[in-house]
Amino acid sequence: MTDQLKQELLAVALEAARRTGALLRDGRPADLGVAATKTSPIDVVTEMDVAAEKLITDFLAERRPDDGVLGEEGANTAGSSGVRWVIDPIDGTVNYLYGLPSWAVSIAAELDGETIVGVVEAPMRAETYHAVAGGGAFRNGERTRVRPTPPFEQALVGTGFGYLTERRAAQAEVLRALLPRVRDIRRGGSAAIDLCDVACGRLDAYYERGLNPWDLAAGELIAREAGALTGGRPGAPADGNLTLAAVPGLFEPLQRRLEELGAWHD
Ligand code: LIP
Repeated sequence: MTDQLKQELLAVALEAARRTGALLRDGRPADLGVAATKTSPIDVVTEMDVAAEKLITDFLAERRPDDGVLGEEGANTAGSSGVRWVIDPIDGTVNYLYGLPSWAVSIAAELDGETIVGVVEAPMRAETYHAVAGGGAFRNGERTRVRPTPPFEQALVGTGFGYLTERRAAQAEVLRALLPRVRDIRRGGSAAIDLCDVACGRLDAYYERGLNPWDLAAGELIAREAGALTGGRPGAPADGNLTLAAVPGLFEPLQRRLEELGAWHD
């Protein structure tokens, strides 16, 4: 695979994310409401999620017509080029619905199943995070890296919760056991931003059970390229069972603790 392809895909992703972020920031209706729900009454979709995914898929069809696309709001085409785009038009939809600032546009490109480009656009932070495989991680075009490793009990750990009652109850039990053992917990509401916060040193670690590919694809690459270790259960990749990103030296003990606490099941 050539660096030229990575740079081409990065340029497409950056422009798609920029355009979508501007639409979402500047075009948010004052009376924005819930257009539909998915896995539960609190798993919501707004008209802007749908409009944002359409903007991205139309742009990709124009610039990269032979690529596949997988999107949170239903986009799902195989393509013929070996490149597949994995997109979350609004990661942090509930925050966006309520007018809270922590939401992002997440766009990743896979080549033969491996994520090689990731872009996370956070308009309300005026920050754009990006990475290409092997090329490092960047925030607003400046190189970014994880924090130095803290003692376990001084780690600032991000997490999130699912939309199903049974899962949330199980996640609360894991949190109850972990909270007294670390510096503190942060629950921002956007996996993509949480992963980028690990990348740029605002969190020491982030874990969550139940993420979809579009939640984590771009942010995981950015975190990894910034020096974090990423994965899921011991020996497993980051996936819907468990996603973990942490600074080296903290990753393994936190992964062991999460395994002991059963953070990988409901
Ligand atoms: C969100 C994730 C977040 C999780 C939320 C939700 P969405 O994705 O980014 O980490 O805690 O429950 O799943 O639904 O806003 O695209």
